Amino acid sequence: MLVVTSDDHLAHHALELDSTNLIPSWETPTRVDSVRRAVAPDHRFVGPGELDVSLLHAIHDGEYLAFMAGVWDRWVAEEAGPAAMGVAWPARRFDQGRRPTALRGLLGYHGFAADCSVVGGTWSAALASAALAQTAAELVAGGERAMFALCRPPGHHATRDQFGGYCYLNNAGVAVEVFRRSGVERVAVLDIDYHHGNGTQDIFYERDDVLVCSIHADPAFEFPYFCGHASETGHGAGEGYNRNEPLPAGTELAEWLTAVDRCVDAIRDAGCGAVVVSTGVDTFEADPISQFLLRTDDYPVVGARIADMGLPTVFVLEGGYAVDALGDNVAGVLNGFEAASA
Ligand code: OKP
Ligand code: ZN
Repeated sequence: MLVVTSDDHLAHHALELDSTNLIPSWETPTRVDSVRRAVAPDHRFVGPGELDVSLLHAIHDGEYLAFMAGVWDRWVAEEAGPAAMGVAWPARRFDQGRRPTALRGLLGYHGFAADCSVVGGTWSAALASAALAQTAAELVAGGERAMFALCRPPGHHATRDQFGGYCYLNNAGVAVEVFRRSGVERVAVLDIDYHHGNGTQDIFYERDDVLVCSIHADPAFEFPYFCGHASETGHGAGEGYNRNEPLPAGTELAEWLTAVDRCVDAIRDAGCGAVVVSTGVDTFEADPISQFLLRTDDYPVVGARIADMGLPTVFVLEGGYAVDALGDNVAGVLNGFEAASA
């Protein structure tokens, strides 16, 4: 399959708050090298087209986009620390609606987690990552059976107006919008990353033209902690078009696949005409920040399950932090998909 990739992510190397220190983010530039190396033998690389900014405005808030475009320059002018992030967030009983004016206040308003910061290369990398997802979806809408967007930074935690969880722009959401504009009446998102895709859920929560399904670590014990419960099923017109499958620590392939199969059935029942797969492989047993137990040999199995849906498919990279194995695990999904499609 065609793999959309570029080097425009390289200047993005954020910091995150560990228990005591700001450390280099687990979400590193080397992740892209690992994936390229592993998929190179069986797949072909293509570059992105030009980003259509109207796609970003379809899924993100205009004030958020404007703030993020200028936040680093403002940070350098006012604070000049190594990475821009919030220190306070609008928690329970705080005013959710009013936007502060101070830079630190805005970083809290437009962010939700201290695992995620903005550095000099962040915004250009986020824009470039979104362009990869856009290009992949355009080519699939144009007739390719499937494409893989090698997105970095990832996107599924980015809400309509907040960054967090290493994510700034919702790449899967961009691919969804491309499909919708191409005439697909209902699009599915299948999020197989270890973490709940709270951003994708947020963006499409009140819509019935996008079915969002996420299989992930139970938020009772895992990031993002406050979102991702099975009881979150959509709102208004979107009621019934959001599905969460929270699973316990120590989950292995067999139990994980039963959750995937429930999502696949839901996607079939909803009559979706295309699927965007938020492809995180941080479900891997040796992932340094995760607690599921999938093995490298398991990933082709899920690729085959996805292929069996028979839908035009865009894979976008999300997480996966065991960098040495990341590429093999992603290649497993893609190769399992292709073997089952042939
Ligand atoms: C992004 B994606 C570990 C902090 C973890 C949250 C992880 C965000 C994952 N010390 N911070 O879903 O893979
Ligand atoms: Zn993840």
